[in-house]
Amino acid sequence: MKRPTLCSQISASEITPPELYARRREFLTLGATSLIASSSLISSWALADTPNKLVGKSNPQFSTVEKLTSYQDVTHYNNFYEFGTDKLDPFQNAHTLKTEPWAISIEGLVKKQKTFDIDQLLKLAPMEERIYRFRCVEGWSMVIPWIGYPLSQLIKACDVLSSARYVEFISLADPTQMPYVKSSILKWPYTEGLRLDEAMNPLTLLTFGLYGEILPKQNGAPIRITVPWKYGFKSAKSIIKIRFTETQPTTSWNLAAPSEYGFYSNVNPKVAHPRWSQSTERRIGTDLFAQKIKTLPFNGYEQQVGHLYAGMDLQKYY
Ligand SMILES: Nc1nc2c(c(=O)[nH]1)N[C@H]1C(S)=C(S)[C@@H](COP(=O)(O)O)O[C@H]1N2
Ligand SMILES: [Mo]
Repeated sequence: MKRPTLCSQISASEITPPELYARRREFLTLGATSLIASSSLISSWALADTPNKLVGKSNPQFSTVEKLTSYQDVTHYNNFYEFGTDKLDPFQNAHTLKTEPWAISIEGLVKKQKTFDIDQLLKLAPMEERIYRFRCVEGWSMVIPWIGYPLSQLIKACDVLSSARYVEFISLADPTQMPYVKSSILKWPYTEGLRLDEAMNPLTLLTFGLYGEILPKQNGAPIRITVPWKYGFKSAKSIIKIRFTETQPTTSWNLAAPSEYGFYSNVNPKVAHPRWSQSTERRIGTDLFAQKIKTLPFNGYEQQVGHLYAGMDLQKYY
């Protein structure tokens, strides 16, 4: 598949590979109206005939030049346990997720509790395209062109109190839309967290889209977090709440298996998962016999984030 070029000057037909056009309708989530409403403010937004188009200005400083994982794999090989545990389940089941209306409520240690609806969030800062490596704790990885802006932009708009040290992300957990929320595979709602300085790091992306379009539902529509130096499960999908806390929040995976999934979960080839090594990874899209690639400390983002963990024993704080 030809990679869509994310450039606002060229026409939509050039941006979108033809085979994507047919699929657009399937992935239609945010209504055309909300996107068009934003387009007067952000010139690069949404054409009427391609309502799920989302453009971000390419940010080479924060992008890898590695070969992209195909759109097909990015959208058909997912972990989103609210919709099932097989890799194809989110693609098959997430159509029942209702992404409009949507809002994120800001709670905990803030001057005043408030809510940002999706239109306010879309307009809060300029959209960027960032090509990140993405490493799942299961031992596979992808290279994904995300669209969003630094989470720090939202945090700055939250009037966070000085006592706050952590941020908690809470996903939607509605059994009428998410069939597996009735099961006990995880404690719902899916909850994740970061230390405040990790959340403020410019790499942490509040994510609205990928591959030139709004997030497909199976990828966490309409809004998710992307933390590229940590294992994929830290990147919570379909979030509805952000809470600032003084103490380290509990997280769904840490509750499910504390010895396997720590709070930090920085990608670390030297710290094995209790049941498998983390020193190599399989890049999705290469065949099963292809040579595995070496996993890099902090997933290759050590220069940008290593300082956050100076002096910490990363065997202990896995
Ligand atoms: N709400 C929620 N967020 C989630 C998950 C989940 O099951 N539920 N799975 C996590 C895991 S394990 C991974 S690897 C990534 C997968 O993101 P992707 O499907 O967009 O590649 O989402 C993370 N965020
Ligand atoms: Mo994962």
